Amino acid sequence: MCGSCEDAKANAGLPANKEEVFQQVIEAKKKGGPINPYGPNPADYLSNVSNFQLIESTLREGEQFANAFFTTEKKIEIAKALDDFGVDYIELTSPVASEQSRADCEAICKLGLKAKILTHIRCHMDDARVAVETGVDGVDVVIGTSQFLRQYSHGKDMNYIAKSAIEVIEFVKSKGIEIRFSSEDSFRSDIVDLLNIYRTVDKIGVNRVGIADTVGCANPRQVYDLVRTLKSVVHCDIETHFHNDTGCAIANAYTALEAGARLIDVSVLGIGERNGITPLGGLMARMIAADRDYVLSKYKLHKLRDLENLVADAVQVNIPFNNPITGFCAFTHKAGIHAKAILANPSTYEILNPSDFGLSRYIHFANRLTGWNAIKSRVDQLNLHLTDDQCKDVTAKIKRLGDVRQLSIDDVDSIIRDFHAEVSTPLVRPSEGSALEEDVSINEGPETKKQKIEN
Ligand code: HCA
Ligand code: CU
Repeated sequence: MCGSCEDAKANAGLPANKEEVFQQVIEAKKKGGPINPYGPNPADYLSNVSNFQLIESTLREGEQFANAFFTTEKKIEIAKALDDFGVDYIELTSPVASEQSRADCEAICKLGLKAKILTHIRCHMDDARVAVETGVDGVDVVIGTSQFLRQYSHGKDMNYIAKSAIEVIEFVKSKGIEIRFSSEDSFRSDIVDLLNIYRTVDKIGVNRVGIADTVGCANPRQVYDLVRTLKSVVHCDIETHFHNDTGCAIANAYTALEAGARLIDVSVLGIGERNGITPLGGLMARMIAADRDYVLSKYKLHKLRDLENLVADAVQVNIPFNNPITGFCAFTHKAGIHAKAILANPSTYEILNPSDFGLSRYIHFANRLTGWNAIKSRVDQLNLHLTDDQCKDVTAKIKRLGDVRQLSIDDVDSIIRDFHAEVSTPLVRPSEGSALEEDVSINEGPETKKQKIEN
């Protein structure tokens, strides 16, 4: 094996042979009690799934979202909320973007937050000189490396890029603050150009190099390959940034961690250019499924909903119905078969526990897909007493009406109460059947109130 291949192997921490990997798996199994099938594979010796950090970019990438306009007060409120949530870094818009951007950056640096504050600049000394005066803990530098951007954006070649990168990095380092170098549009850049520039900046001593899927074109397999290759070339940490144009932003982030990246750029609700980047909440959902202890030890997940509401209000969007964790039906179970199993053991149909996020699960029982177990549970909640057979009978009535029209909770409760009254005092209420169903009042839509099932 050539010397540089040996080096690359050592950098990547690759074990000498398969036997060693096998041994690692056995050791991991011995240590760990039950193995989480959704967790990191013990054979993924490069994986940072259990050791990742978040660079929160709502106040940089998120400011590039079409609807975003953050006042200074709103930025400060968001920065404090992000810090409270526990993000590792907060990335802010370049201080050269506008006078106010610079003033806001300085104001946030003075807040004394636990999170490190970064600003994001072009790879240019004019920007770097302003950035280091703002009080930030670090500077994220970026320059386009793909043919598209070299030709149509800044018009510079790789030699020029390397020269200005070295100048900016050495300058920022001389100020004693962190420096990250990133290539914009990494996945459409020439791999040899990329590895050369990363190797160069790594040698000068950057804290991190970044890979950016600027146009959201990458798939998880390509991400794995690029991160893994880069890992064998640099010693420093690898940060990754994924746009969501083709819906892969969360999966790509997870795969990047598996391949050995350490830091993921996120924004609240994923807001950013076009349809945005990896969303903080969605990534939390993915990561808690992989390593619950790590995620719970670092991040205040019960603050997620408020954080998302804060940002959603600020940029005037709704929380999407299918949002991981906070979508309105993320923990609502509907079909009778699901409801029965959930009532017996929530893990049957849930990979995430709503209580980890300060949320509750619901059984949506007011519909024709419902089952008698769900209805029985509602009967219990109403503090009524029916036998199992009676519950089955009343469920049949509910399903019959559910075949005719959409049901509300009040509909179902009325049917149950009337049925209960009938079976308790059959002689007092001779008129059975259809009259009962016609009597029900419709006060609310089916989604406005739901049966809450305690954890
Ligand atoms: C952009 C820049 C960027 C930078 C990412 C990074 C991108 O707005 O185009 O600094 O790693 O997506 O490439 O957000
Ligand atoms: Cu971006």
